[in-house]
Amino acid sequence: MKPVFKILMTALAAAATLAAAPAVWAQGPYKPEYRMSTNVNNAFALGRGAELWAKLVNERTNGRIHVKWYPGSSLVGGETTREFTALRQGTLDFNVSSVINWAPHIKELNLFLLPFLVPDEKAFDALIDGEVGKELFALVEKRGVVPLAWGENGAREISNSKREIRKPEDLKGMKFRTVGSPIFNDIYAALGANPTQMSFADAQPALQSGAVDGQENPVSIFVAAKMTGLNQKYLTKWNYVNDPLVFAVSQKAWKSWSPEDQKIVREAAIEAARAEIADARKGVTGSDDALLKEAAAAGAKVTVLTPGEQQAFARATQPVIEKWTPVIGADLVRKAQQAVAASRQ
Ligand code: EAX
Repeated sequence: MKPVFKILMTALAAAATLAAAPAVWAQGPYKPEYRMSTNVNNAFALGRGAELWAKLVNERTNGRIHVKWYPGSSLVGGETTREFTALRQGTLDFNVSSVINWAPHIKELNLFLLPFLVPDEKAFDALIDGEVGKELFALVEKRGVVPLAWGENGAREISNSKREIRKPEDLKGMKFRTVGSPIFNDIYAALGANPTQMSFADAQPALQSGAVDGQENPVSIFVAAKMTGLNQKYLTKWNYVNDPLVFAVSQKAWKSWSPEDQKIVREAAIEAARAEIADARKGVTGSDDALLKEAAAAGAKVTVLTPGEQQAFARATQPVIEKWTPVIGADLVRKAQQAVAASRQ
């Protein structure tokens, strides 16, 4: 065989071999360890969902993608609002976070934090499982991370050390720890309270010392964080906000994986998020009020607002919706309101 023909045949054979190789080499080398951040540990539904996701990925990729979980937002110095930026920069590989901590970076995610927009789980599911959820994931993708599944932190209830909360004026003058997005400052200011932004890690000593009078979190977190031991004597179920979780990975990690491993990571996220939502709703859904009973047994005076009492808070915080609708996008807010209304049928 003539030398030039031989060289051509060798080159063609090499090209054919490379083309048949799994896409992994085209994607880039795998890291020995992929780092996952959450702000809470497995005492909380969020942490258990993240732990399950990591377990499923490690098992199903036979360790090709080895996920190491770092709770307490320890990779970002405890500042949970820094997780999104670390994910976008690729210094963090996996994140399960409540949108309250992403909303400062992606203004459209404040949709879920519009007060009294989402009355119950049915409305919540209509948003995350419908067009609005898809549209928000597309926006998140454009901002440089790969969202894979929606989870649920839970309906956020309000607690404090001073008095029962039944009507808007009951918050007057009280100092409340707020979190992540500035929309919470507007909501508490509209109710005559003094909001103070701080991380979840800082909130617990601040409640203990009386530096702040109250906070707001799902009942599952109120109970798991033993908040009656943090002077939280009064707990009001007002369902003012239900913040979803996002199960996401960095684009840098995602692009380094083979299509087969990407599929494994995505499917594991969807499976773990589904289990996490069921976990987060235990004891606080419909007639199942076991968690409220647990909070009462721990010493909290539990108040459940009537629809009329809830309406008074919705009226008092209407100006916040008017201010934030153009920030979020009027079209997206309208779609969400229509999806919530349709979920009433
Ligand atoms: O993500 O910071 C908060 O209040 C969060 O709801 C809590 O850490 C779970």
